[in-house]
Amino acid sequence: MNINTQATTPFEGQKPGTSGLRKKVKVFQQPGYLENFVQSVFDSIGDFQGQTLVVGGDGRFFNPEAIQIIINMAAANGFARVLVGQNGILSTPAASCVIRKYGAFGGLILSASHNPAGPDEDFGIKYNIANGGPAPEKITDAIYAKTENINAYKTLATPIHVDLSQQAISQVAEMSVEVIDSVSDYAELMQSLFDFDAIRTLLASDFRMCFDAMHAVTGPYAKVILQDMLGASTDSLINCTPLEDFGGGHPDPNLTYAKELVDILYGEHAPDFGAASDGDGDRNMILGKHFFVTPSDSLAILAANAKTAPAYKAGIAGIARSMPTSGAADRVADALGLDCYETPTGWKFFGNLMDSDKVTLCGEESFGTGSNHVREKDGLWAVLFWLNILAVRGQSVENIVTEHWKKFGRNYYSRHDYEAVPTDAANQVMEHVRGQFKSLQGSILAGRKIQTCDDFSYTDPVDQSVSNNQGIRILFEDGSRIIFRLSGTGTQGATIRLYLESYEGDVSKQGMDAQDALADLIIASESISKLQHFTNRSKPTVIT
Ligand code: VG1
Ligand code: CO
Repeated sequence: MNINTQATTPFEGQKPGTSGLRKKVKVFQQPGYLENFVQSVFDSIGDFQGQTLVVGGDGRFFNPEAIQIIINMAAANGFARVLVGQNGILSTPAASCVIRKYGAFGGLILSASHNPAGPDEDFGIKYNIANGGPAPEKITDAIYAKTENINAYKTLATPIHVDLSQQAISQVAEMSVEVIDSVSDYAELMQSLFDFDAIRTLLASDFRMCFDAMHAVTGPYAKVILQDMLGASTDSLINCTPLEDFGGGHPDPNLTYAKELVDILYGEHAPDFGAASDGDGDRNMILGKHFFVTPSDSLAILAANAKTAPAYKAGIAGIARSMPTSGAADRVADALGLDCYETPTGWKFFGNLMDSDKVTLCGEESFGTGSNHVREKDGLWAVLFWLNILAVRGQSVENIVTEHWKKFGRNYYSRHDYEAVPTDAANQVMEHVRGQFKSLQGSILAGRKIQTCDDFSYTDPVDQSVSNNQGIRILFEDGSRIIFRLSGTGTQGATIRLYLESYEGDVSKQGMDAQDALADLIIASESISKLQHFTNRSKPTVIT
């Protein structure tokens, strides 16, 4: 029944990046390409005979075909059971929830997150381990090594097609396939974390909200949770029908790509609260009336107000943030007497910290926040947490944020992305900055003294694994930072991310526009990197 098929295409795999492997759909459609990657995963994760695999994706183009291929390969490789979301749909946090709840061996999540979808756009795949989180580097490195010399994969001699449209159990060779409700396990988990009664009362008052699913995976989740369970009005949800090309959009919840929502929240009849999620449902953007909450501030504010939510009533164990994320959360941790961990970019680095109960809340500046309820960042979770806080505090989003700054100070923050630049130019920029580490040390830049510059390196406090070269840091004595980092999720050329931060404790100076407050650091960053010169760009592609 199981046959070894010659792997016809050399894999040509790039090392899986910050979150799995992302490539153009056309690349994934080459015969043997997806199969080679999946076999490399199966060959690298240990003994799963008789175990359960979770499979689901964000509904983008090629999702259904990929799932059929994976089911057939899982059967041929010896899994006993596959749990798959109805119509192949599982948001990334929902997949994490399902893996944990049913004690699965792991899961394959099909998504390229916010990258555009469609026949000429992107597809992606990542493997999550039994704790529900992204595979750690030890496993992704093993997968990568396998892809370099794979020459055969296992699948069924006669492919079996599973009907994914109905919740049912069927048999594929020796393996059973259960098509499960994509939403219910996740919705139940959310209900156990937050005060749904309080949120329901808030939504029944004159409080108005708008949630934008950006035609991606969170639509069905938002309908069940926000509308059916919490009573949000129909017109408070927009773009909630998932489309295989995301409606031609770029479902990245930030001020540039979530323009429709931003226009509503900055418009004349703006609602009190606005939120959006990304392609696979793990990111979130939070807006108030005419007000934007930076993701770094959001993490700090959730931490400072954690006790308003039933799940965190007894307090949190600690906080973790990725290195480029602002230090706002550190100040809250300090005030609460908690540990705060600084990790490399990518959610996989939070897994060990959560598994060992060192931290409860985690966040990244890239619109990702989450907690130990799953092992992925979680867009709707953040939206519900904010609603819970708003319901309990009865203040506007803006008031909550400005009060926070008053108490803890404001970390002005911005990220400038230069997308799809030639890889050579991107490397030149990084080398150019590295070349100046020595001369920068101790010198004055933008009116501030540089304390140190380095390539960020992280030693995991739980398993002692070391990750080097996780971004260049220019650290100033007054707490300001300039950081240069190359993206690990792009599919075209390279993307340079420039992260800027400065701290303002003086309340009278906390009301500035972030770009103005950071203007001297922005100029300084160009002078030390020659970024615009090397890339031949006059401005960033996206500013958040
Ligand atoms: C980006 C973000 C990072 C995030 C990653 C995955 O990575 O900066 O913080 O973890 O995307 O996000 P990079 O390497 O391009 O900077 V996602 O929503 O998969 O889902
Ligand atoms: Co995502």
